Amino acid sequence: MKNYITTPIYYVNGEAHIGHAYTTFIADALARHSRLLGNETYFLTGTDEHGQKIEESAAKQNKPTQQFADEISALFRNLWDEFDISYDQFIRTTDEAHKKGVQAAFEKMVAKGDIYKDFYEGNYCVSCETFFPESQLMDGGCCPDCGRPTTIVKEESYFFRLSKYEKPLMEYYEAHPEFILPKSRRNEVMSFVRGGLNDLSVTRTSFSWGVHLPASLNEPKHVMYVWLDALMNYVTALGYGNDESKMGFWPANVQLVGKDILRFHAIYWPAFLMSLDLPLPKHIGAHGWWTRDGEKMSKSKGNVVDPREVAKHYGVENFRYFMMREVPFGQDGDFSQRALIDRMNSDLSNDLGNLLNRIIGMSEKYSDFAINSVDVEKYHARELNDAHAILDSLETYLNELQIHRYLEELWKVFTIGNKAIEEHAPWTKVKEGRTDEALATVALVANLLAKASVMLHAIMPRTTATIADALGFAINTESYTTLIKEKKLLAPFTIKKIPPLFPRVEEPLMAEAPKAMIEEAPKAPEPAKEEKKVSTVPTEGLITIDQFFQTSLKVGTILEAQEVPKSSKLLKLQVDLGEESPRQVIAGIREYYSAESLVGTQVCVVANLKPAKLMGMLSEGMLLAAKDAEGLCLIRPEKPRQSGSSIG
Ligand code: ME8
Repeated sequence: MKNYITTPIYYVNGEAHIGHAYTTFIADALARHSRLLGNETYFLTGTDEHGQKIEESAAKQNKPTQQFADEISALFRNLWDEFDISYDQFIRTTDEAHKKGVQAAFEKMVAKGDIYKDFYEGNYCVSCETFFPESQLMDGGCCPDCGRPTTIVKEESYFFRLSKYEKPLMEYYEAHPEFILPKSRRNEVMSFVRGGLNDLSVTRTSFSWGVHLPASLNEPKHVMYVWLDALMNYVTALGYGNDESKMGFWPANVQLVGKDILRFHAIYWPAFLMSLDLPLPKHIGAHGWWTRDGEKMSKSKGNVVDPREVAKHYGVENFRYFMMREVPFGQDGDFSQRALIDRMNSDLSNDLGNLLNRIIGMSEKYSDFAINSVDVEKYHARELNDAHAILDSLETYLNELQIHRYLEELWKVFTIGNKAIEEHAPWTKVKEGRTDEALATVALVANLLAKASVMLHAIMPRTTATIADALGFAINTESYTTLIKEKKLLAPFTIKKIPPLFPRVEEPLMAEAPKAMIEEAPKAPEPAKEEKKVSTVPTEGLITIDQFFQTSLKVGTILEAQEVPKSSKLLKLQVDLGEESPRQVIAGIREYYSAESLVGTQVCVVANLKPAKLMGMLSEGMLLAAKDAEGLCLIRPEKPRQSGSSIG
C-alpha cells in the first residue's frame, strides 16, 4: 500500500516553535509506523516562502528576500534533522520545480474555465495573507484571526470559481464523513460552505515576491496568491506538472494541519483538486492549539516555547511522547514544564523504565541474564492474551489520529507487566525452588516490553531501538510481523544490562516563564455624569479631575530594550518621552514581551513617579498595562503619536 503523509509547509518569517514541532512529530510518527507495517511511505514537509509577509520580514532585516528565505528555511530543516524527523522530501516553494508545477496547475484551471479576470477590493491582512469581508472585521478594521490592522487593497486580479465547487464539496463531505478529522471539525467546515462560497482572488499585483503567472497568459504584473502557490506543494512535490514521477503516491492518506488553517485545506484545497481532476486526500487531520502555562504564545509576549530548548533539557523523545500523549488530537493543549515532568516521571520512568530495570535486575540474579520464553504460555496465557487484545486494538486509534488514546491503551501493556511481577513475586518463587515459574514471569515481561516497544517505536524511535537492543532484537517490519501480527514470542536471548533510560526529574530544567511585575494598570476614574442617570460608581475613594491630572501620563517610544541579567522578570528599557535624554524604565514584563519585539514600539508611561531602584537599577517611570487571566498586555496609543504627547 502507498501512504503519503504531509505537514503544512511552514512560513519562513520566523523560527520554528512547539506548534510546528507538534505537527511534525505527529506526521513523523505516522510515517514511521506506516514504514514499520511495510507500506510504501512518502513523508513530505517543507517551507512556504512567498508572499508579502515574507517580503516585508526580509526588508525589515535589510536582506534580499531569497537570502532571508534560504536562511530561515535552513533553520527549519536543520531542526527537523536534529530531531530525527524522517521526511522523504523537504520542499521549498522557491524550488524551480514547484514553481513550474504551480504554473501548470494554473494553466489547467484556466483551460477548465475555472479562472477569470476581474477587480478585487477588500480588506487584506498581510500577516494572514487573507482577505476578510467587512462583516468579519473586528473593531477598527482589524483582522478577525490575528487582530492586526487590515489594509484596503484594490487591484486587478484573477479569480478562481470557488462558488462553482460549493455543491460538489458538500456532496463530498456528506459521502466521506472521515475526510475531516477529528469528526467534530467537519460540521464547522460544512456550515462555512453552506453559508456560501465567494470566488477566490488568486493573483496579486501589489507585490512581486511570488510565483509568476504562466508565460502563456502574458501577465508580468501578476503573481500567484500565496495560498494557491502553497497548497499546490502537496502535488508538485510528487512531480505534478513536471516529471509526475511520484504521482502514484497521490491522493495523500493524511494531511496534517493546525485548526487555524483547516479552512484552506478542507475547502480551497479540495476545490483546486477538483478543478485539476485529481482525487482528494483521504484525511485532513486538524490539531488544536498549544498554549504556554495557560497563555497564548506570541513573539510579542516573548513566551514562545523554543522546541530546541525543550529537547536540549528534557530529550527530544520525551518531548515527543509528552506532546502526543498529553492532548487529545484536535483539542488545545497547554505546555508546562510541570506537566512534562509529571509525564516523564509517571509514564516513562515509573511504568516503562522500571519494568525494564526490574527484569534486568531479576535476570541478573536468577539466570545470569539469560531469558527464555519457553514457559511463558504455560504460566502466563491470560496476561499474554490480554496484552495481545490491547495490541490488536491499537491501529484503529492511529488511523483515526487518536494518538493520545493509542498511547493510553498501549500503556496498559506495561500495567499488565508490572501487575504480573507484583502478583507472581518471582523472588518468592525462587526461594521456594520454583525457579522455572519465576523465570517465566521475567520472560513474560520481556516479551511484553518487546511488543510494546515495537508499537511505541513510531513515537520514540531511538529509545525503543535501545530497549529492543537490550532485549536482543531489532525493530523492523519483520519483528513487527512476528511479535505483533503473528503473536510470536522472543527467541532465547541474553538481556543487556543498560543504565536506566528514564532518570526521574525533580525540578524544572529550563528557566521558568517569569511572572510580570506590573500587576494592574492604574484605573482611570469614571467622568462625573451630568444627566439624570444615577451613578453606579462606588462613592468611596473617588478623586477629582484635578487629582487625576496630578498623574502625568505620556506617550513614550522604546529606543532600546535589554534583559536584566539574573532576573527572569525584568526588562531594562530606554524610553523617549520627548525630553533631552531618554528615561530608563525597569519593567516586569519579560514573561510577555521579548526585548527585541519592543524596540520601536510606543507605550504609555507614568512620567511623574518618584524614581525608584529595582535590582540596583534606577527606574524613572512606569508602563501602563492591563492584566487578566489571558495574560498581560501593554496599553499603547491606537496610532503612533509624538514621543512625550500627554495622555488624558
Ligand atoms: O500556516 N499550536 O504556516 P505557519 C499549535 N504557511 N500549532 C500551531 C501553533 C500553536 N501555538 N502556532 C502555529 C502556515 N501552529 C502556512 C501553511 S500549508 C500549504 C501553508 C501551526 O508557519 C499552525 O496551525 O504559520 C499550522 O498548522 C502550522 O503551525 C504552520 O503555521
